[in-house]
Amino acid sequence: KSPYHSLMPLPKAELHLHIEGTLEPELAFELAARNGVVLPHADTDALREAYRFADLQSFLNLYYELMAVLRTERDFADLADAYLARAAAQGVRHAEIFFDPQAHLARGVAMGTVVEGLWAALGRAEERHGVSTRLIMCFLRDESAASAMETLAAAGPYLDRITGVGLDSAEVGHPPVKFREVYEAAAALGLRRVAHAGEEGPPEYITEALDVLGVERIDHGLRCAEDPALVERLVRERVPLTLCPLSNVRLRTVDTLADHPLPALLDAGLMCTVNSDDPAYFGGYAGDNFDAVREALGLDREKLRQLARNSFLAAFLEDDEERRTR
Ligand code: ES4
Ligand code: ZN
Repeated sequence: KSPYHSLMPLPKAELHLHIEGTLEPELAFELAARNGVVLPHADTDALREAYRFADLQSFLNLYYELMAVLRTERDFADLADAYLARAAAQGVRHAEIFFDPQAHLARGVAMGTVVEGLWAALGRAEERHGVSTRLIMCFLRDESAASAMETLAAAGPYLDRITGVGLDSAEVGHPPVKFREVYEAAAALGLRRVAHAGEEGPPEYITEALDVLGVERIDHGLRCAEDPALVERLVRERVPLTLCPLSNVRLRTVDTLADHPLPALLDAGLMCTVNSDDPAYFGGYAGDNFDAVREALGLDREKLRQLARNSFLAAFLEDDEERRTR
């Protein structure tokens, strides 16, 4: 764990990050007090005790519960600003940030509150933290396609601030095809498309996300390793995977970090990236994930540099830059 080899200073882009998953226990209690929300946890230590997850669903239950403290524009701005400060300190120079509007709309928090609040922080991230940013609006796949379509409509007034759409939450039983029409509508609006696939769900969901939803990146994509023909296709088409190693360990998708398929996926020629997913819950931000895979998987300097390079190659940078400056 020599500090001389830490990858914190290595410039990197973060492409798989749920802003609601950056809510640290201290900020959760601060916002709870500010908003008069009572959390069913005694204090920050008790809350941290609850961060032992059996699977994706057990994590999602706590993730949605804690969102109760996010009520105002200022809350969302404070949340994003705290993330950006931590990310910058870990070498993140560009962040593509997921948010889950349906989880807020369901609690009576308006789309405008969420987007304006996040934007207040993102708008000053470049000068304050040296981080460029994008926003990606995710649909909850365990909600209906009609709800996703309504959410896309509700985002209409804010589309100049939203780069793309994603698909997250409980994967198994909610295949990508469920959201065909929503993604067609998003594409028609000029939005970039990504989707979580192959985290807990089967490799077929990865194929479906590519063929039916037209996604440009796969979030997680871990289970592609089970299908050699799919790996071959992903290599041939240079489809980026936004892997999240510490998330996979905490959600027990892999047994230990040493068992993570990242080295095999890199050796197969896949465009892999390393990301933090929900860093407040999974024990580390982007730099921590880089250091952890270096430590546990013994990736050499060249492979680690490749991962950082991939993160910028897979980012939604150039055409958005053009769109914004027009
Ligand atoms: C998530 Cl790790 C993960 N998987 C699916 N959906 C999510 N939302 C927040 N974190
Ligand atoms: Zn995720």
